[in-house]
Amino acid sequence: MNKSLLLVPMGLSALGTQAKDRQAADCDKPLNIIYIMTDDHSFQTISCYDGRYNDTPNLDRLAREGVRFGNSFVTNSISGPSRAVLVTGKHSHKNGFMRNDGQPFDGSQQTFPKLLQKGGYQTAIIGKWHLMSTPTGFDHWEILPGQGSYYNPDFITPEGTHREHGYVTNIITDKGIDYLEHRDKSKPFCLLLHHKAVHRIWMSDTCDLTQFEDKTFPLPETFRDDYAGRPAAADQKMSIDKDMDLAYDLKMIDSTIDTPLKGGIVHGELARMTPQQRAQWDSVYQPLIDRFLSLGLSGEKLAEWKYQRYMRDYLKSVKSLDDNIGRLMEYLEKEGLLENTLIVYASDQGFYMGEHGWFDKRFMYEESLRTPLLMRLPDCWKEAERGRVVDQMVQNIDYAPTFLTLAGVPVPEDIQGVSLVPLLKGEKPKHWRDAIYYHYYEFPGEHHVRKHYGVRTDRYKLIHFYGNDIDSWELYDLKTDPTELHNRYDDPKLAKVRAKMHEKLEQVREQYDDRTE
Ligand code: SGN
Ligand code: CA
Repeated sequence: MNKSLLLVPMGLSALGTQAKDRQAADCDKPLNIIYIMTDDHSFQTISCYDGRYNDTPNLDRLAREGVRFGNSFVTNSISGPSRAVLVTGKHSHKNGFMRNDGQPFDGSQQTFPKLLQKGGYQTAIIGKWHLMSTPTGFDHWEILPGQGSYYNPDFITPEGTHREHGYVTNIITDKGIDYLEHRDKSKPFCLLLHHKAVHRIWMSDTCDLTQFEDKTFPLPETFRDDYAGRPAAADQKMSIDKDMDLAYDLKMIDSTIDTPLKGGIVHGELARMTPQQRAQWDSVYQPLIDRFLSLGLSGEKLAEWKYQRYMRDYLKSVKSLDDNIGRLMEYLEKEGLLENTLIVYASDQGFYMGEHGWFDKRFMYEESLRTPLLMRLPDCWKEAERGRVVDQMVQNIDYAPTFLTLAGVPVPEDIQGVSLVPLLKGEKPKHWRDAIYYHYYEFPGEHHVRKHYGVRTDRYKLIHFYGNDIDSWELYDLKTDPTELHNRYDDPKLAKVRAKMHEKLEQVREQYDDRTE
C-alpha cells in the first residue's frame, strides 16, 4: 500500500505534525475527546445540514461553536463495519469486520483507544458496540447487546448483564455524565457515547410521543424512482411502499393487521414496556391506529401515508437525541470541560428519508454514503475560526488518526486515514485527497443490497455492483444529476470521464490495498 499516493504532503512526518498541532492548540491542559455516535442519523434531519424537516438546536450549536463537515463519507455504510473502521482507522478489508452478520471483530488488533491508553488517556465506551466481541482498549465499558432496545434496555458490563428502567437515549446520556463525574480527574479522557437512536424501529420517548403529529412532510423528489438503468437499485428490499412493515415499523398493531414482522414489535419493544409506559404509548398510538383503519388506504395513498408515519416516528427519536445532547452540553459547560474537550458528533452512516422510495442505507448513493460530522472545538483553541463548513472530502477512517494526533500520540503507519486536525484549524492543505473509496459486502443479507465498491470525486461517482448474478457499472455526474437518477456509464459523452474514473478506482484500490471482490 502506498499511503502517499493521493496525500503527498499529509505524509509529512507524523511526529513533526503532531508536535506542531499541540503547540498550535494553544492549550495548557491535554485535550479530552467526547465522540458521540448515533445510529442511522441522516444529515437531512439535522437543521444545520438541511432545514426542511426539523430543528436540532443542540446539534446546530456544536457546528456553530466548531466546524461542520460538508463532505463527510463512510467507507462501508452499515453499523458494525463502520464501528470497526472508527476504532481502527482502516477500511473493512484491513480490519476484518466487513459485514454485520460475519465473524466477531478481532479485538486483539491495534485500535485508537488502546493507543490512547498507552498515551496516558482513560478510555470509555457506553452504548451500542455491535462488534460481537468483548470491547478491548477501554478502561470502562457498558454496552447494549446487539442493536439494544429503546425501552428498559439491557446493558452488558464486565460484571454481567443488567436491565435499566427508562428510555435508552436518556439512559446512555445519564451513564455518560455519570462516567465523567466519577472519572480519574488526574488523566485526560476519551469517551465514546454510542446511541441506539435513531435506528429502526424509531421509537420515541414517552415525553415526545405527540411531537410532529401535526406535521406533513414534502415527498422527496425521487420518492417514485423507477430505477431505470440501475439494476441493483431496482432489486433491493428497502422500499417504504413494499418493504416497510405496517405493524413492526409503523406500529399499527391491531388484530385485523397481520404482517410478517408484527411479532418483532409485539414480543420485542412493546413487551419490554412497563404498564405505565405502555398506557402512555397507547394513548397516542391507539387513535392513530383507529384513524388508519378508518381510511382504508391502498396503492400510492398508502405509500404516502407510510412515508408520513415514518418521518414522524423517526423525527421524534431525533428530538430526544438533540435534547440529550443539550443536557450533556449543559453538564460540560457547568464543569468547565468545554475549555479543553473536543466534542464530535457523527452517525455510523447516513440514511434514506424516502429518497428513491427508501428507508435503510448500504448503497453508495449520496444519502447513505454521506454521514453527518460536527466537531465542536475546545475553547482553548482561541485562533480557530468557529462556525465554518469544511468542504474537503473526509471519511470515517480519518477519525482515529485525528484523535491520536490531538492526544499527541504518534499515528502508526498502517492507519489508512489521515488526521483532520489541519482542517479543524482552518488550514487549506494543498494536496488533500481528491477521491474517496467505498466497499459494501453484506450480500446475501437483509434488504438485499448487492455487493459493490466504487470511487467518488467531487464531481463524479463510479460504482461496480458484483456477485454471482450481477456485474453492473454505474457512473454519475453529481453536478448535473445530484439525485443520481441517470446512470451515464454507457453514455459516449462521458467516455473520457469514465476512463478517468476507472483509473481513479484502480488508484484508490491500490492505495488502500483492496483486492477483495
Ligand atoms: C437490523 C434492521 C435492519 C438494518 C440492520 C442493520 N432490522 O437488522 O433494517 O438494516 O439492523 O442496521 S430490524 O428488524 O432488526 O430492525 S445497522 O445500522 O445496525 O447496520
Ligand atoms: Ca446504523
